[in-house]
Amino acid sequence: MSEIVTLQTYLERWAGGAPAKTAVAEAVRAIAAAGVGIADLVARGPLEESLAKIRGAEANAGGDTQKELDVVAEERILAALKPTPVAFLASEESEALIPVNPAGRLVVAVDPLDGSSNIDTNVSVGTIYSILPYDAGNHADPKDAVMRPGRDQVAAGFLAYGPATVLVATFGAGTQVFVHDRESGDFLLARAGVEIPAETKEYGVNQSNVRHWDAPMTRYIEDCLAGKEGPRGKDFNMRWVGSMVADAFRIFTRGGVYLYPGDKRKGYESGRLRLIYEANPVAFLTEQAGGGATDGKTRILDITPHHIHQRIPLVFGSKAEVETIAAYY
Ligand code: AFP
Repeated sequence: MSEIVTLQTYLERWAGGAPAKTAVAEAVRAIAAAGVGIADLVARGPLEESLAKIRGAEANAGGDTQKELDVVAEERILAALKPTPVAFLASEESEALIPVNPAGRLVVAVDPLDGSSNIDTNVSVGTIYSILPYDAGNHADPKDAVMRPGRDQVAAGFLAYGPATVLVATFGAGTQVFVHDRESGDFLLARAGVEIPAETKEYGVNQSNVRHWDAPMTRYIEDCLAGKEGPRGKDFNMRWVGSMVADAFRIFTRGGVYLYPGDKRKGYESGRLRLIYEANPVAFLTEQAGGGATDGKTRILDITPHHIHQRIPLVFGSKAEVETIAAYY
């Protein structure tokens, strides 16, 4: 029986007492703790039917409809971060950066609840976070601390509230999977070094948008659909949950690719996913697990944001397949 490692132990060993790492460890522990509370709310399903309700006519910063649980999740995360050395929180649910601690040395960018459209259908949803260093001296405008390429992240992860509550995390040395153990209340290390298979026969895309896609994406999917007799010489399977955290966890478990290309619909020219608090964290996790993440052709982690809530086309997963897709572009 291998040693049971809790998230707490893992973080202590990783930080080794170094102040900068200890700050990151405190932020991640806080987000994980908030995630357990959010998972409990999600697990009540229709008993908390108000949480699935759309908040009035309100939309979030990026114009998406806002569910009650989106806001509750942000409140929980903000409250959990208050005692930690985080200076600001950038959230999908708030237009501007939210001040947390004046003496903070980190900024956290978060999608408090990814998959909101699935809340009332008992499908996995989750929380996605990205952590970047913050130095008041270097960032006259705190926004500068988040408006930087994702390769500057010091940590990233997502929680998925599904049959299991899992935390997929990276601190820049591989990607780890922790599972929340309801008996002990701890997150326990389940996979110390995720390795996404380079090849795959499985893709995830919302195929109902095919008439809106650009030619390269359409050609790629057509070639997959042509199967063994087609140019790919193999049959493909398709999976699309509607919650990126669920699709991502499947990809981290058995490989595959996730595709949300830009398309011709108004507001979807750059796809649906947000660069700073969705694409960047998932790209960091993916690359740390040996996979690839692009906007179809350019590495996600090299893209400099021009707006906090900027959308970006997103392709991530099995490295060889991501490279194949880039060749179509
Ligand atoms: P919501 O949080 O608004 O439900 O969006 C979820 C998401 O950003 C991502 O998690 C899904 O993969 C994707 O949107 C689903 O988009 P479609 O509903 O257009 O398929």
